[in-house]
Amino acid sequence: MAAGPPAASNYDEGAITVLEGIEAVRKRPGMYIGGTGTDGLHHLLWEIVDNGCDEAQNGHATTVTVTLHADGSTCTVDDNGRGIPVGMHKKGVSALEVVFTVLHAGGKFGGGSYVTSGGLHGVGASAVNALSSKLEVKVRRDGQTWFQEYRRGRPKEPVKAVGPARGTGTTVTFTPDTQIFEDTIYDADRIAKQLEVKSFLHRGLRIVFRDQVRGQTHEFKHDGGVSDYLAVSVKRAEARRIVDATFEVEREGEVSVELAAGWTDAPRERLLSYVNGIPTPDGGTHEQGWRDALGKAVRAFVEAHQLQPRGLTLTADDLREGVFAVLSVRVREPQFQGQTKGRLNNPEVRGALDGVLRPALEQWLHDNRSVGEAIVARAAQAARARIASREAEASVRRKTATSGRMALPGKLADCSSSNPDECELFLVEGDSAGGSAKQARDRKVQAVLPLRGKVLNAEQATLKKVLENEELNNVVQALGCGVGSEYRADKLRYGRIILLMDADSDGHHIATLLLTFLYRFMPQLIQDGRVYLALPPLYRINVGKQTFWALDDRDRKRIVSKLRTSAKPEITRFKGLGEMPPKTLFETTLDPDSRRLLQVTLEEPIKTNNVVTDLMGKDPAPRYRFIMERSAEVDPEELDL
Ligand code: TSJ
Repeated sequence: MAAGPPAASNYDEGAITVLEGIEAVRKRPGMYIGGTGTDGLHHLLWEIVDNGCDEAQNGHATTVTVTLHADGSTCTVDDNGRGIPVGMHKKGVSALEVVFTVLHAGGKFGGGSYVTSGGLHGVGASAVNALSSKLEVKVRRDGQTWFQEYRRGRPKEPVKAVGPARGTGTTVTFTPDTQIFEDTIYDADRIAKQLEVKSFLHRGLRIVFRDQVRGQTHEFKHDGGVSDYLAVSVKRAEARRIVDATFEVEREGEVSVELAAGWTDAPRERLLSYVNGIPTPDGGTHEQGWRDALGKAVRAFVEAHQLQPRGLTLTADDLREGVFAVLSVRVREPQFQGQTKGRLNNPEVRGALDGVLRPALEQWLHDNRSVGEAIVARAAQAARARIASREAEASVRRKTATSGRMALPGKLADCSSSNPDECELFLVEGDSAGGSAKQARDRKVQAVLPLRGKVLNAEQATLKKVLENEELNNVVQALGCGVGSEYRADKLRYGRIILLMDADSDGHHIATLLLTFLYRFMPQLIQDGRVYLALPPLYRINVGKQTFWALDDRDRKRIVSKLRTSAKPEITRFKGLGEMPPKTLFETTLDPDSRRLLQVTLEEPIKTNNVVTDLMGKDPAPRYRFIMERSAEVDPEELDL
């Protein structure tokens, strides 16, 4: 009889499984947390936070506290729940240790079931542990404080009691591993934003964020849950409600549903959807279920009360226009789909939601008849706007197609070439900068269109209104490619559209308004990578015979600190593009050989839909950030065109 390898003991088997698990996670972090960039880094935190929120969702915790430590990297998450069970699981290992060391420790133990959130989350605390250079957990239970710490996923010693405890709860502190992540510094604004969303989705849960980097504490608590979220999102989008009433549903079941919907004058639909507290920006079966319900319930109301508008057919889109809704569902085994796992794919959810939401909405409309009538009138208005848009699109096409150059705006300084592949259109803020650009440009291939008047916020406007705005109408005429469904890429007169604005908040504002317009009415232009932001310098730095250009204060400091000379640099700050001599403007901003451009890109059209709606609110600060973030996505080195 041949001798086999010696049989491993049960204990060794467990230890080997753990080490293999840690290795698997560290080798392919992307499989568990989506990547090792900043998204993956933040996933670590959400994984832990969601476990605390789940304990609250199940009715056992009232407060979750998140602390970002002063190093900007270490996080502590604490809840006042029951405390993770610490009893012996099997093979002499504590249940607590299993949670933090065994991959997908999602099974049942200790009588209760350990349910995590699913999706990219729900990979378990063990994956977070494996990707942290250090992690510590403290559990308060049965009057004791239990403790264990780990290095890169491996326990230093068994779970031990370290002292008495008042109350119960779980506290986890982890430091993301610099060996794994490109950058281990957290974005406190991003954390605060996401925690706010979580506080809406967990009605009544108190979430405290202690940002020790900036020394600030934020507290989020919303007893109104998704209805509060709806109110905030309507307000932030600066939409006006056409009826005060909010349609609300809360239902427990195989598929649990919370929904709040309101009707506004905004010329589009806005749906914020979540599954088990995780955003689903790409929609899915739950969104379909809500849309089915909305369409059928309103149509049934129209039928029942003979409210069909004369001469108009209401489409499904008409019925949804202006509807803001927050939809939060809880599903036992969610299946997420798509590259970023942003879409729910469980087929049963569609029917389940329609089944819950449609009768509820029908009843609500029936009980609030005047509200229902206003909603139908809103849909009729959407239908009329849709028809007007088609006519406006057709009229733009007729103007640009038949009259050719004659239809070009008077303010446009066109280029002489008519080959779009080599032509560029600069959209320039202000007449004086426009004048400099006209003088400085290469007349053969560079056209300049100065924008002086007010650019309309296209987020809140129909196409008809947009075309009544002189500045935007000029842009449409100059581009020649039509708008909306009449967009024709082959009619585009310029291969590149370059936004040239001052590097101040007004400039950022105008750039954002233009991007919003292009995104809404010519999205293909952006999708095709034809839209760019020019980066005019803010400073000129002269040292001896050398000249440097700095984009901003940081750039200026960087350049000055690198100068290897004792001579004092002579620094000029440009107050605006209009002040820059044409020759300087050409060299720094127009000349393809020396300028810097940023390409505007769309990663996820659907996500961006929401981003634009969010950022077109009153507060200029987020707008500024929108542009800076978009810009930062492109490495200037790659874009030297
Ligand atoms: F992710 C994690 F494991 F690191 C983590 C878990 C992090 C944080 C901040 C909290 C938690 C967590 C887990 N808080 N509360 C719990 N609860 C349980 O694990 C628990 C407690 C009691 C029972 C029971 O049946 O008695 C069952 C469970 C699953």
